[in-house]
Amino acid sequence: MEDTIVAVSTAMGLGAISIIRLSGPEAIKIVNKIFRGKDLTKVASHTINYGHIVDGDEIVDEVLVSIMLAPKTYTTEDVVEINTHGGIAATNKVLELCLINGARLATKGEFTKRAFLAGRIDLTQAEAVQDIITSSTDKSLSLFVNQLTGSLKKLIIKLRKDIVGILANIEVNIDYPEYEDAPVVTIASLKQALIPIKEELENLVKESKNAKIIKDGINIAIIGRPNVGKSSLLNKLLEEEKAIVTDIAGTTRDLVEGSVIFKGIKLNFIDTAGIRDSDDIVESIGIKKSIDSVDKSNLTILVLNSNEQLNKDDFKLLDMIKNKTHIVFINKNDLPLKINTENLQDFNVCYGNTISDDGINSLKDKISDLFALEAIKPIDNIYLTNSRQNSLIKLAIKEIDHALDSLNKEVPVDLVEIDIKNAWNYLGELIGATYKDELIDELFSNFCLGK
Ligand SMILES: Nc1nc2c(ncn2[C@@H]2O[C@H](COP(=O)(O)OP(=O)(O)OP(=O)(O)O)[C@@H](O)[C@H]2O)c(=O)[nH]1
Ligand SMILES: [Mg+2]
Repeated sequence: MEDTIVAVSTAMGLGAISIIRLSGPEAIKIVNKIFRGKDLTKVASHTINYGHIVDGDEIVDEVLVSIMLAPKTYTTEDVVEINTHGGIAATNKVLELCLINGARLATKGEFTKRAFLAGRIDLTQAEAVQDIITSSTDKSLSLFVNQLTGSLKKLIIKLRKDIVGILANIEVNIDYPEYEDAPVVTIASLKQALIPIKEELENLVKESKNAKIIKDGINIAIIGRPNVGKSSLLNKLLEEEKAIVTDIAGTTRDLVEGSVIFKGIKLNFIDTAGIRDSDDIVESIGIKKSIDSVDKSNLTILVLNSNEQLNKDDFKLLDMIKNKTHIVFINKNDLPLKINTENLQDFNVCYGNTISDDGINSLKDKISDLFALEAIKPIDNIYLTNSRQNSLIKLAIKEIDHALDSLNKEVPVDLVEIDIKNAWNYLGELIGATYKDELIDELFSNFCLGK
């Protein structure tokens, strides 16, 4: 049976909408795992379904998903197309999620090849399609490999060399027990060799997250019900009168954005319309945007009014942010304190007001702590630039984790070897290493076997 393949079928980086296409028996199941909306395994064929792509609890993008069941599809297999509109970052993330959940990146023209093999199109048609599209997968694939920065490539080559050294040792121990020069492989020695490799890979993943923060900054939504002082807070943080402030509830109708640099990192603040039940059409649209902005941000600041008891709107908002990265800013602490703080024990809270600037600096420090801004150093350019690289590194880490886990359970070393080999292969895929003779080379050069 064929496996399930995935590729971005629109040109990367062009246009607002990208299509990620999957084909194969698991296509629907894979997308269903990362889709929040209808159960895609139950929808009718040839339907378009609205929803969100999610990574755990985090929303990645608002999407339209087309479900096309075999056999009336381009490849004659089950085909799923995800229409994203969040730009390159979201497209990459969706692709990565498909890869992590079991799809394989399609090779050059593979969708067309499948269509051809299934008798769906003849060879001339296949060639024509090939010529016209000059497969974007193909392009992005070579682009991906070219995108590797020299330093990342060097690091991966080094880690692969370390791994191949481990593999060679294991092979010698198993296949040539009489060969006395080879160091004896023990559970402890294997663990000692694998852990630093895993740490370096994990570090790489972390750095690439930081790289994104360095490049794009942190998006911070300021939400709350009307009149609590969201716009006043935005103006304080930006140190300019960007948003209109009045004592009329419902002053802010649309998103107001502004950025500042803090500790070398761009903080992108988004002031939003006060959230409440409203019959006003314009206000309602603004409120929807406020709620959406929470999903699109890395951090949410919920503003509450310190001289009022929490009401049902506040509780709703607290519920909305409780599992997200958040700060609750209790504003207007220049007025008598009336808020019921006992309900805020599980939240990351900060007090202040926008009249005397009290609490504004501690709010900024809290943001800095949450994202460890002090530790982000833009010196290292070894980072993963795209989802393919990211997913391969994560897969390699998973294999090493599995190997370490097996070692802890004292599983025989030759079984652990399979995981280590897989990790090595994933890293090979990352740098486009094609030859499989490295292990043999290593065996001969290091141990002079067969001499
Ligand atoms: N006493 C006091 N008043 C404040 C403080 N911050 C804001 N205000 C006042 O509260 C009122 C509402 O402020 P805004 O900043 O417009 O509130 P908002 O949350 O943006 O309101 P909407 O846009 O309607 O959702 C204004 O009259 C502000 O002057 C504060 O820290 N202390
Ligand atoms: Mg406002």
